[in-house]
Order: sequence, then structure tokens, then C-alpha cells
Amino acid sequence: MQVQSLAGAWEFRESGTEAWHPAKVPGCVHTDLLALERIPDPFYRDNEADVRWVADRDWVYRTTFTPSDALLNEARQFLVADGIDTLSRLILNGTAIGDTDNQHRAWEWDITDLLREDGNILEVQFTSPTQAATAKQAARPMTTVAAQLPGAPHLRKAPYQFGWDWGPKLPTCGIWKDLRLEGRSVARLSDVRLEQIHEGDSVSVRASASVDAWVRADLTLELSIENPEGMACGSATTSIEHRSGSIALGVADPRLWWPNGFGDQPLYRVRLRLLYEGCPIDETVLQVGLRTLELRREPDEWGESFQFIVNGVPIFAKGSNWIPPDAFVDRVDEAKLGKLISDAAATHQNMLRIWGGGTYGSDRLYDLCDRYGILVWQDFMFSCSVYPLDDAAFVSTVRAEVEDNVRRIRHRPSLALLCGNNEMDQGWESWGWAKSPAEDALNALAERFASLRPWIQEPDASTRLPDWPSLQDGYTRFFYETLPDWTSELAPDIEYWPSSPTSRTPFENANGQEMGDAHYWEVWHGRKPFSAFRDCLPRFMSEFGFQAFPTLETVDAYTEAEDRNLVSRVMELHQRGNHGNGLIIAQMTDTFRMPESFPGWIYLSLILQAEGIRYGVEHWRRNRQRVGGALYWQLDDCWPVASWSSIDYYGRWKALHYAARRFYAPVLLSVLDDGCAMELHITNDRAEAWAGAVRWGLETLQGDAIESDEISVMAAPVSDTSIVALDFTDAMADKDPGDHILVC
Ligand code: BMA
Repeated sequence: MQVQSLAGAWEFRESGTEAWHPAKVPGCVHTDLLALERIPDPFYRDNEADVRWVADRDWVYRTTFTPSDALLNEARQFLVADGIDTLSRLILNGTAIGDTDNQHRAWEWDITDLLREDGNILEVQFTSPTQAATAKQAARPMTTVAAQLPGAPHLRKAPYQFGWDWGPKLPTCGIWKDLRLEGRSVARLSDVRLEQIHEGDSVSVRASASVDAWVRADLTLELSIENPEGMACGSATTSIEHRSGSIALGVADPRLWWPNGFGDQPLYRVRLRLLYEGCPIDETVLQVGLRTLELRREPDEWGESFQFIVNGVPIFAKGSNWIPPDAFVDRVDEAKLGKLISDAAATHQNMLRIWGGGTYGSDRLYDLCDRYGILVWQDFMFSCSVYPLDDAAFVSTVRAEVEDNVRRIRHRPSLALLCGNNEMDQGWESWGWAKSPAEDALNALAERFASLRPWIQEPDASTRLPDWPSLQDGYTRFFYETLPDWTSELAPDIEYWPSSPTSRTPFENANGQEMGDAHYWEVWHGRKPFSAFRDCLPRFMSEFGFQAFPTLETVDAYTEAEDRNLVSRVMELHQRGNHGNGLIIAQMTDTFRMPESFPGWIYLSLILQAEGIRYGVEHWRRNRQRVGGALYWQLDDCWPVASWSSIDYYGRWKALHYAARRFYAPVLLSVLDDGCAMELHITNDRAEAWAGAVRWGLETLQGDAIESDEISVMAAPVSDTSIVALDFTDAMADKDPGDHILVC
């Protein structure tokens, strides 16, 4: 097999104009225009509006290339694209070879008969995503979030690019992943699936492969495994029959892969080679961690559990939600990804939810999650919208996307769950998508939106979907039948969950506390105080959050001195949540005194956010026998903005991220306070008991102890232990609570 990259220097022009300009592949039109200084930085001040036009135009990319002799000597040549964003036509040497309509999938075209020895010209003609979405929306309206440009659900393209309540409206186009020529003869591996078999202390790996063959040939499959130190630990072969083969190999002295905080992450390399007359003609190398993983859902006194079990150990999932870390995702480099994942690991996070409004986790992201022991809850890319899932053509492009992505990630030790979508069970149940347009129903909804999800589009003529019964049917069939069938065929070992949140019965108590996962937004969208977190005991908390401004250095980077006022136009443009700044200020006045300066507001907003999320997480960790995990919304940002993130766009830790290092620590001391009653708890995530001492003191703000004690404690493994219940009613009877604190 021969591979020749087509990445690197290309040219591009706006469709209908003559002049070509230098471009970069992988890349996108916005980053190419930025490099040429033809558009201003859209993240600075109010520049975003000045670059909106880019999305409304058509663009053409082209390259010329000469295939190597070795490539031409192979029997067949293919053009392979790992990702094209999104609507394009590819033209090779004047002949159209294919159209693309899905950013999330890979493409391949057999170009054997079109390729020349020299002077090949490949052109990729992009259609404007906004024009296409608007036209489709006019023909058949879909409901989506208010913060978006219209029509996004019609395109299989990262939804957040069209705007979100933390993101700019900058849908782009381009060749966003690798593009190459592949030359092949005789045969190739078309599909490789691994399966781990754990029996007692022994582990074996089974590889099953399908083969494309262009001639009749005797083919052999060879499986070999290297241990984490790179030493060979065995190999085996089998012959290919009827274009497939399957072969198992025991792993000597298997070392298990553990989530962060529970043990190491030894990674084995599994190599599968296709041999023809003894020579390798194709090969796949996969990084594997040996582990068992189960999502345990069992009836219990509260309903049904939702708990991840790894290698037999129940894991309280501690983590956050992942959004694409840039509006232009092609420019997220290794260093940026590496820092985000190591920062998550440094704060004891063991799970990230790759949220369904962005892009599927890249290979590099999964490499890092494998390496750092971060379990991945992978959503499919559907979020908060009505999609035309009753349309066979739409479902068929989704099929290709599901196949490509599930095949790409299914062997990853970090992959814990495949989840259908974000908040669409809930949308159909509670956001009015399925309601008739009767005025009273709409009014009731408007009221509900006002308090709960103000950023969801208010019901008006454009959200009244006359064909909602067919769309809702399409939804149920797709997420409750079609997609689980596909995932169980492609990845039978990986758990599937239809939506986040859901009870697993369509539209019945999707966001309930008895079974399934939950998103809790009453604190924030509902303007409840942080103490409301304690009224909430779901089986798994997959989203909750509170906003803060980014750090002052980051604010400085997108503002000028005259913008540095919370309600300046620029500060409001870098706040996409409905009433966002008002919600921060309101909660702040409940908790702190008014800051006196702009930097004071920024700083205190950061402290406030850290304090709120700490309060929630400590509560759910104390209730770990009932709650299976807590993932705060959200780890990162895609541009500099006020948001729920704990790390801002430039990688600066917000106070929340520092706080996470404490509230996610494997052994956590927390206080369940209720007026003068204080109960001290230790939550121990470890598989071993923790022995030590707890020291506490009721003190004045000057540090004088009024009462204090030290208690020897033994905290049981993987559980929460109540250490002592203190009552300071008498001690505080004649004292001002504002001058006293409990230190422990
Ligand atoms: C959650 C997410 C996002 C959103 C966030 C904050 O529900 O799924 O859609 O950005 O709320 O509103």
C-alpha cells in the first residue's frame, strides 16, 4: 500500500472571483482569510459581525499534484478524506468525482481511471452553509436554539458553529481533516474490530477483520501485541476465508487500565496485518487498554441506579462537559488539546462528556483520554433541536457518520458510553415541540421558557411545526430503534443511552431523579440560589453549571479600555447567555458585597462560580450511594466569552478549575451545614480505606478558637462517611455569626 498526503499548501478563491490566494489544508476558509489579513480577528471586540459575510459566500479550493511512481504502480488509487466541512463538490482533472454533505464522516473515491502521471488538478467547490440552511429552513422549518442562525439542523455540520449560548455565529467551510491518495493492490483491510475477553486474571484480545479484495488471492491475517514497554508479547495468524478472518491472542501478564485516580493506564499496541504471499499489504495499529466496563442500572430504593463499574470497581464519575475548544476546530493543535486534558486530569477528573452540539472526539483527543485515564461519554452530534429524522436521505448520511465514528473509536479504553443526543427527549417532552399551535398552549410555554430555558426559541410562527407528529415519530424510531441497532451491530461491547437526559422511556420524565441521567439548570437559568442544588438527587448529574467571566487577562485581550464595563456593548457581545450578566450579578448580590471596580466584578464572578459548583459537587459526592457521578457544564470555551467553563479560551484556569482540584480530590472533607448544625463528612473514592484525623475549630475571624477538637477517623473505601455532627446553637447564642467561621 502507498500513501501520499495532499495536505499542505493549497490555493483558494471566492467563487465568482478570479484571484487565487494561498491556503492551508487541513484548515478552513476563516483561518485562511485570517492568515492573509483579509478579515479581522472575529474574537476581538465586535468584529464577529464584520466577518459574517464569509459564511454566506461560496469558496473554491484547489491543488495540483504529481503522484509518485510507487503509488501509480499499485493496481488502484483512491482519494481519501478524513473530513470535509460540509457541502462540496470535488472535481479531479475536470471530472466531478463526488459531492459531500456531512462534516462528521470520512470519504473515499476510486480515482484509478482519472489519475494522470503528472499535472493533476483537484478542485473542491464549497457551497455556503448559511445559504443552504436558510433555503432548507424555508422549505421545511425545524426548531432549534434561539442563539443560532436558522436551519442548522438540516445540515450534518457541527451545530455550535451556527451559534450557541456560549459561542459566536461563525459557520465555516473547508477541508478540516487530512486528505490523501492511497494506492492499493490485491486487497486491503476494510474493517477491524477488537474484543477483549476477561476470564479471571487472564485476558485475550480477539481481532475480526473484513477485507476488500480486487483479485482472487490467498490472504493471511496476522495479529500481534506489544506491551506498554514496546516489547512483543505474542502473535498469531489465520487465513482469510470469504473476505473475513478472526483471530484471538492471550496477553501474557495482563496489566489493567484504570480511570484517573484508580490506577495506571498501561496501553498495549495491537497490530493487525494483512499478508499476501508472506508480505504485508495492509496494516492497522490500535492503542488498547485492558479493562472491563459496565454501566450498571439496577432497581434500588430510589428507582434505578446509573453507575459506571470499571474492572469491578464502582466509579463515581467526576468531570465536566467538553465543547470544541475553538470556533475553528481545525486550528486546535496538539499542545492545546494536551493541556486541556492534562488540566482535567490534574483536577482528578475521570470523565468527560463530549457534548452533542460540537464534533466527535478526534483521534488525538481519544489518545489523550486513554493516556490520562479520562472516561469518555460520547454523544452523537444532535443537540437541542428538531432534526428531519423522518427523511430517509437524512438518515442515510447519518448512517455513514455513525459507521465511521463508531468504528474509529470503539476500541478505546476511555470510551465509556455512546449517547444519542443532547436534551432532545426533554425538548419533545417539555419545550413545546410536540404541542399544537393553540394559543393557550403557547402562552403556557412562553411562561415556562421565561423561568426555565429562556434561551430556547420562544414559540412563534416559525417554531410551529405543522408536521411535528412525523418528526416526533422519526425521533423515537431513530434514537430508540435505528441508532441502538446500528451501535449494537458496530460496537456490541459499548453501552448505548438514547439521550442526555432521559429516563429511557421516550418523553416520560426525561429529566427525572429516579432513573437515568439529569441536567439541573434551576440554579442559573431558573435563578435559584446555590442551596437549591441540595434539593436535587438525580441518579447521575450529567450537566449543571454557573457562569463567570473569563479571567481579567482574557477580558483585556478582547476589549479596549472603554469597553471595560459589564454592560458595555463589547462585554455584552461576549456574553451569549440570555440575561447572563444579570444572572451573575443577581447571584453575586445574594452572596457577596458589591465589587467596587471592573476588575473586582470579574474576580468576584470567578469566586462565585467556584463556590456554587463546589457546593453542588460536595452534596452529590456525599450522596454517592445514590448519585453515580457529577459532570459540570463545561470544561472549556471556543472563544473568549463569559461562560460556564472552568478553563477559558486561552487556557487560563478560572477559579472553578482550582476549586475542582479540591472538590474532586479522591479523599474529600466536606461540611453539611444547616444553620448552626454542622455535619462533617469524608467521601473516599479510593478502593482502600483512608485512616487519619479530622481537626475542626469554631473560630473568630481573628483566629481565636472558641471550640475545637481532633478526631481519629477511618473512612471506608468507595463510600461517604459521616464523621461527626456538631451543633453550635449554644456556643453561638450570644455571638454574631458574621464574625465566626468553622475551620476544618
Ligand atoms: C446545557 C447544554 C448546552 C448549553 C448549556 C447552558 O443544556 O446542553 O446546550 O449551552 O446548557 O445553557
